[in-house]
Amino acid sequence: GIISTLILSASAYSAEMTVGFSQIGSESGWRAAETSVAKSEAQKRGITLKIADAQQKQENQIKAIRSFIAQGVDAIFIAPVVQTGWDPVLQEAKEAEIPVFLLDRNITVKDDALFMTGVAADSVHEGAVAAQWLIKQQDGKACNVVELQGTVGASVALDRKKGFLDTVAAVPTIKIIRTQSGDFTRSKGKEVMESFIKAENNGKNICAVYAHNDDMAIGAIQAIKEAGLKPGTDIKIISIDGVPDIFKAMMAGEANASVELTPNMAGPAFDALLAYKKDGTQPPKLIKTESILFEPESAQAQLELKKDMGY
Ligand code: GYE
Repeated sequence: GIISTLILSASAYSAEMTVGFSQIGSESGWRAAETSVAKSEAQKRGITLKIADAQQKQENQIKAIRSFIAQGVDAIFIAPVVQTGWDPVLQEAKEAEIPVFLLDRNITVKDDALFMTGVAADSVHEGAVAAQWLIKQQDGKACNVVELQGTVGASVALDRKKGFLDTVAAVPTIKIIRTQSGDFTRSKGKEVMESFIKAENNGKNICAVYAHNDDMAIGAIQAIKEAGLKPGTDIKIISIDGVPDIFKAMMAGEANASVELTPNMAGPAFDALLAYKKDGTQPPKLIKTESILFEPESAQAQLELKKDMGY
């Protein structure tokens, strides 16, 4: 019937499509999950996905994008490591008439027509959700917060910082006493936390850690334990991503809350691409994913759910 014919032609069509994905690297558990979900979402739709790992460097991303243009791919997906510096290469993609989709981070370009859409969370909101949790927890009690920022110049680091800062600004008893980048990695998160602990009376001046991702929070938890303090109680831990290891830390009483981010950024981008190729449907400029805060009560259930998600 009509339906089976449609399905047949849709899959026959996507089977001919090739998408080049310029991925940042594998700095975090969330990032690795995003890559593996992208592969399975492509496979589900019969799309050929070529992934280039940029090892955290924008110059490598620009090279990969140029190579995808030269290969004549049908679309380019980019997880942009930093927010600025994309205009020239995106102009080249536009001239080659290859649509560009952004995954999980934003960019600032002179002309928004240089990309078709982006799939991402509202990162300012994520920071605000984390701050609201802490404000509620403290219930008027003073709190010195140390912040572990994401990669310098990344939209998600700038926005998660802004959302948190703007929200705690209304509560003078909550202060950010130290802030530094931990580059979204576990090892850097641990290293920076060690220096914070040393500088703040062996950690006794610190009430909470706000980490821009779970991996840095896990590094910080390690540093806190090595300093002889109890993460989760002596120092509260709030972060973003909702990776399995943070739920395990919650179950061990060592982490307090995480704002979840789906690793399935590619699925909605593939759907937008297929609709565009089929009949020219223009997607909205932002396809926004949800930001839900999880606490230890739901850690076990979340952990189970993640098992089916490519983690
Ligand atoms: O939160 C972090 C990762 O850009 C949303 O990058 C992404 C962030 C994610 O390395 O773990």
